[in-house]
Formats: sequence, C-alpha cells, structure tokens
Amino acid sequence: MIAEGADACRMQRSVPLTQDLDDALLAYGQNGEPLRPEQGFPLRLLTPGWEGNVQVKWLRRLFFTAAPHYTRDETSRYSDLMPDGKARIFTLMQEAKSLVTFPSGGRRLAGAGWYEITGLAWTGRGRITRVEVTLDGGNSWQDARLDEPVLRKAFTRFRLPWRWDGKDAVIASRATDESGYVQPMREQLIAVRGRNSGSHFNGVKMWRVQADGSVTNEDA
Ligand SMILES: Nc1nc2c(c(=O)[nH]1)N[C@H]1C(S)=C(S)[C@@H](COP(=O)(O)O)O[C@H]1N2
Ligand SMILES: [Mo]
Repeated sequence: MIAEGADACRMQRSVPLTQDLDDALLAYGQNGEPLRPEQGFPLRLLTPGWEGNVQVKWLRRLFFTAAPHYTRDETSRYSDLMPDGKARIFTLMQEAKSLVTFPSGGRRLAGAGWYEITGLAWTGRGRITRVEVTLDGGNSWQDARLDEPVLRKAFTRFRLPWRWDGKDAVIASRATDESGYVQPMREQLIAVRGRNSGSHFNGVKMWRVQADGSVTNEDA
C-alpha cells in the first residue's frame, strides 16, 4: 500500500500489508476534536509500533501495488547507507528508545540539591520492562521507577530521585522491552549501522551537567 500526503512534496511511503498492521488506524480525530493541522488534518495514517516517519499526515490517497515503491522520500530520507555500501531499506519497527527529558540540553540547574530525573521510553515490540539511568556517562546504571500503567506501544514515563552534588555529571537512560531488546549505546549502533542512519537512531542519548548548572548535548 502506498500512502500519499497532500503536502507540496506529496510525501509517499510504502506500507506492507502485514499482520503488524492489524491495529492501524486512519485517524480523523484526537482527544475529542478533529486532528490538528500539525497532526495531519483531515486524516492521518497511524501504524502503532512503527516509526513515526511512516505515519503519513494530510493523507491524500492510498493505492495498492504488487511490490513496494522506491519513492523519493523512501530512498532519499529513510534508506540508510550501511558501512559496507549496502542500503538498509523499508525499516518500519520502532526499536526500544528512551531519553531523559529533565535535565536535558538547554536547561539550567539552580544549584546542588535534590532533583527528579525523568524521561520517556517506548518500543514498537510491546511493553517497556525496564529503564536504567546512568549519572556517570554509562559506567554504572541504576533502575528508574516506571509510571503505571505501562501500556503496549505507548510512552512510558520513568523517574529517579537524584541528589546533585554540584559536580560534572553525564546523564542518560537505557530502555529494555518485553522482547528482551536493550537500547544500544550510540557507539554500538554506529559500529553496526554507520553514520548515515540518523532517521532511525534509537541509541542512548547523553546530557552533560556542568558545575555551573548548564546542561548540554554530550554527543554534539
Ligand atoms: N505528509 C507527510 N507526512 C509525514 C511527514 C511529511 O513530511 N509529510 N513526515 C513524517 C516524519 S519524517 C515524521 S518524523 C512524522 C512526524 O510526526 P509529528 O509531526 O506528529 O511529530 O510525520 C511523518 N509524516
Ligand atoms: Mo522524521
């Protein structure tokens, strides 16, 4: 199935008609009101568990073909060039991902003391079963608490109390899902998929907290 948007570029994605699609929706509303323009008004394809980039907004038409189409968006943006020169294409599944939303790049901590580290985790393969947090750039990890209810293919909020001693800290989260998949470290992902896989990046994301309280992007 080719889903096509009504934006000026007529965004097109190839969507396989597999069993994974049995909870797919053509969404015309959200939270009791019509879809908002930025969410794809009047109609959006929603394929829970698959990456957001498949979920075509401002849906204009669906058409059915015998084989996937190598559309412009498919090949120019969502195909990944692997280190061996081959391309990884038509990747759909949202692999487990998480990130710390506080503290995060651009924020500033007022001073040493108690804070709540919090963030979001999600996976297309079912439920999030565990989120670990590091305060020292990945040398050691501790379990965060997951907010209930933990639902399939949905955001799961995690929390961890933290007493900041006012010294440098490098903070990140790492999610595990019910399939046993563990969110990879950035370097592990780059080693396997190279540096041209940005659209599908689900690696661990580090924030650096400096002694003056500023928080910056550690991977920049
Ligand atoms: N029609 C159309 N749909 C689209 C896109 C687009 O450019 N045009 N971008 C896709 C990509 S790359 C992403 S990441 C998500 C973003 O969805 P959001 O705006 O709800 O976060 O929409 C997807 N659907
Ligand atoms: Mo995107």
